[in-house]
Amino acid sequence: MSSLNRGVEKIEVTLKWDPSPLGASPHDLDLVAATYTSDAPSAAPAYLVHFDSRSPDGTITLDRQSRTGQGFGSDEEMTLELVRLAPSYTRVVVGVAIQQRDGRRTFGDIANASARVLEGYTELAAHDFAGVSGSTAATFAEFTRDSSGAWRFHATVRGFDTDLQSFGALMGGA
Ligand SMILES: [Ca+2]
Repeated sequence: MSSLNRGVEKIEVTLKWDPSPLGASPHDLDLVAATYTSDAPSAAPAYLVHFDSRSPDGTITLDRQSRTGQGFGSDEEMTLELVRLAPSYTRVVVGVAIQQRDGRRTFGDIANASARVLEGYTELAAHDFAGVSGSTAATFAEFTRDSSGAWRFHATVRGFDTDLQSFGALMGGA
């Protein structure tokens, strides 16, 4: 079978942004993944993965996180081993939320925010969030299990006006 028919199996998501200007409060962005079961594919997530919440079975892991965007390379990295998810999971949505603890921050306030979705060395999608500059959070990758059991990737970007706490409940909405 071709790789297209096989579907996506193991995904890496990376996020980077520039630190806030000297003297300003830090800009803190958080990668978030939400999983959904076939019973409730767009309702409340079965579980969330972010800096303060882990996957119960270790199939989705946040491998790197940052509170400032300082340093070289990716600031946050997440690995999703989709083929290891139990069959009851049929949908995974990945997004990013900007911490709002020091006042409202949108993507327009964050310099050079960008996310990449990779399978091995293949880049499936890259986003700079320019289209959601007025939003405080956004989803940018979605994976759904098809009738053959293979995972399919969708690269739609959707902006939200919410914080991390509410984002988890909203990000799967149609
Ligand atoms: Ca963070």
